[in-house]
Amino acid sequence: MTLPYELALQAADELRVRAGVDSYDVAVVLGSGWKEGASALGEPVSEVPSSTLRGFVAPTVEGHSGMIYTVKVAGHTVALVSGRVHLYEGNTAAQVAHPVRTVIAAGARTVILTNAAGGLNPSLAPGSVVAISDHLNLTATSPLEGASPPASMGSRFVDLSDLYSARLRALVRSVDPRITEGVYAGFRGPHYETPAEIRMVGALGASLVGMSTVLEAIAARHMNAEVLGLSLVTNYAAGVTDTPLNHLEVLEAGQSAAASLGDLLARLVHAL
Ligand code: 8IG
Repeated sequence: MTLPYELALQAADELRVRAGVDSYDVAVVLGSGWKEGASALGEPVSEVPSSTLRGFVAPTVEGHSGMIYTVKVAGHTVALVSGRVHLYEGNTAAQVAHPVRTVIAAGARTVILTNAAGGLNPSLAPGSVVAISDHLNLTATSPLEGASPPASMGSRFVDLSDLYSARLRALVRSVDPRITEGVYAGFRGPHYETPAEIRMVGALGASLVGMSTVLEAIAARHMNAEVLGLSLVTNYAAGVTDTPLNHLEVLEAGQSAAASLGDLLARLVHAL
């Protein structure tokens, strides 16, 4: 069996050829709600279906199509990864991390991970964007489990004390001072939490909950990329209000925020 690291190096070579670029500088993983606005980054110079690249598994979530768009923004070559895959679709941690590993192996040193998340803070209205300051990985797995990474990559015992780049978070504040920061608790899902689980992670310091991002962030940091995480709060977490959670409100919040999210991404990439 091919090691996940080798697989990413091979997929990166395939991606560069298919996309017609020598290397990337920046990668943006587009989570729920973020894809619609991404056209603000400009017209893609190429589109590569991820199904044509080694090791990529097809997304099963509606609104996620597996595609890597290449856009040129302010002198940066940017890979827009659409169609994230999750543990709850039955994927392994390595499969979840593969797209991020691939774009980093193709050169991206800056990785922006976007997602939709539930918010624990009642004063944080749906539609708000929060920069992830740190995370609680509650998935009970790691993309670094298994065979040791090759010598060309870092040790699997990677330090995560600076996982979400302070420099990039400062850049977010300079682009939009209204954006606050919070700790993201990453669950496996796909069920939403119970109110007791939300009280638990709240007591542990979380202000965001979701089902993605944490494994990608770990894999990216392991490959020495600079990581930024951005959450679009689309719902109050369970028990925060009386309203039950539903997937539709998540999609609607994304649609109504699309233009401002695209604008934020464009301003950020310009500022890099
Ligand atoms: I959007 O409330 C979105 N994703 N785990 N909990 C979890 N994931 C989410 C939630 C939420 N909202």
